[in-house]
Amino acid sequence: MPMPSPPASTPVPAEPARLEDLALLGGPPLFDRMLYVGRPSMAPDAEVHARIQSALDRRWLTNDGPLVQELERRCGERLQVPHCIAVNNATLGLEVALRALGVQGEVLLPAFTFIGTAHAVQWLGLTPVFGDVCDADHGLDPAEVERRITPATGAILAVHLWGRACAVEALEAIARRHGIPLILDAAHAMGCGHAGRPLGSRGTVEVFSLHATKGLNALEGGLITTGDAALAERIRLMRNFGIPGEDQVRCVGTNAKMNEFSAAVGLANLDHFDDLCVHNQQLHAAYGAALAEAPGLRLMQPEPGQAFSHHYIVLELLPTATLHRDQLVSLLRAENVYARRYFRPGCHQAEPYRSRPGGPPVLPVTERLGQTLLQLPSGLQITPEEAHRLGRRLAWCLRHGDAVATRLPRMA
Ligand code: T4K
Repeated sequence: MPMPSPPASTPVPAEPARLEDLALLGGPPLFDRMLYVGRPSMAPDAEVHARIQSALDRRWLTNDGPLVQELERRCGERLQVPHCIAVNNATLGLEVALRALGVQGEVLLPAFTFIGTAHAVQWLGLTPVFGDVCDADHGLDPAEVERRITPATGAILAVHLWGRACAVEALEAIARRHGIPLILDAAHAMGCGHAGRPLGSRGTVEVFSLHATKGLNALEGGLITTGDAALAERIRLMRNFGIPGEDQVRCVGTNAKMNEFSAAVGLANLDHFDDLCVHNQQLHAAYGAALAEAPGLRLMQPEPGQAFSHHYIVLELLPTATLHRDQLVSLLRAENVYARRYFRPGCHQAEPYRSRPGGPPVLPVTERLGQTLLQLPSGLQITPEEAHRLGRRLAWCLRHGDAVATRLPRMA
């Protein structure tokens, strides 16, 4: 006789019957496993293994190997840019790009970004000068650039935060007028477009991250893209100690090479990247449907009509919200949802920048976003149905925020 199958466990209802059903107040968590922001989405193991095995078979493991070259070719085609150079991470990618451009003095950049953007500048002995960001796209505000630019400014370094294009046309115009390069930190921007084209060919040079937490991941990795052939040549040299070939050294360089295992993972994931973007779009739609009526909350939207990876699901708590962002994060962590608070503090408030003479500048948008944004899980770890349940629970918490807040520690 066949064994009776065990009863399927009933999922915890998205909308609690009473406050005590919230996991933070003693109820069962909404999910039986932890969901993360930045959980890697991977191609099937067999496909990853096969690519890695091919590198092992060749015994060609790094130094511009065939898998790195294939990744550069395929990503270059995808990004519609003539030169695409793989590096071992985006932070070194930014450093190599700044160095290959011969940037000196000050670099104007947004304070609202990952600290790695600022540290890349500082690491080279350049001076980061922080500006505020735009409310609409969270990218560097061109008006701030106009305000802070001086003869000492050697470059503008803007960020396509969450994959949404920053104000590229305005920033390109300012950079052109001042005769300085525009470097675009496109760490989040794989799969995202602007003005009908993929990001990757704007400004003087763009730098993507292929870190494990990114939409397209190569464990650790990055891509530098440019239309400038001479610059691409210098970047390739600097990526490899300034060595153009055997027994030659042409300039100072570093070791920013991507290895073959990273390229193997990147290529395997690239085969599935478009499907992943569709999945993330479905997650975004499911979150959006569940949160449509949530009071005091805005779900960040892509630029209308442009390609978007939906890798980052970004929520903004509005002044009318009944709960503080950090209260929501605590509630979610109890439900096994590891929501994140990227990026707090703003770079200007982090060391060593906050302790510079004169103190940090006042940057109201950066400071507000650092207090009000949170990011939710995306990728293959979560289904659209689960995203919808999570959105409904969040919406419920906000609808009952006054009552929930009385049971939580006070927030500033
Ligand atoms: N510019 C911008 C705008 C950036 O956002 C970044 C990187 C860069 C430049 C520099 O790019 P890279 O040099 O890294 O290529 C993470 C990433 O480490 C960092 O790459 C990323 N931005 C930043 C936004 O997020 P953390 O400190 O939040 O990482 P961590 O270790 O807390 O991981 C995040 C979550 O991901 C964890 O809660 C769990 C999950 N996770 C992570 C890893 C590494 C996994 O499930 N598995 C994993 O293997 O910085």
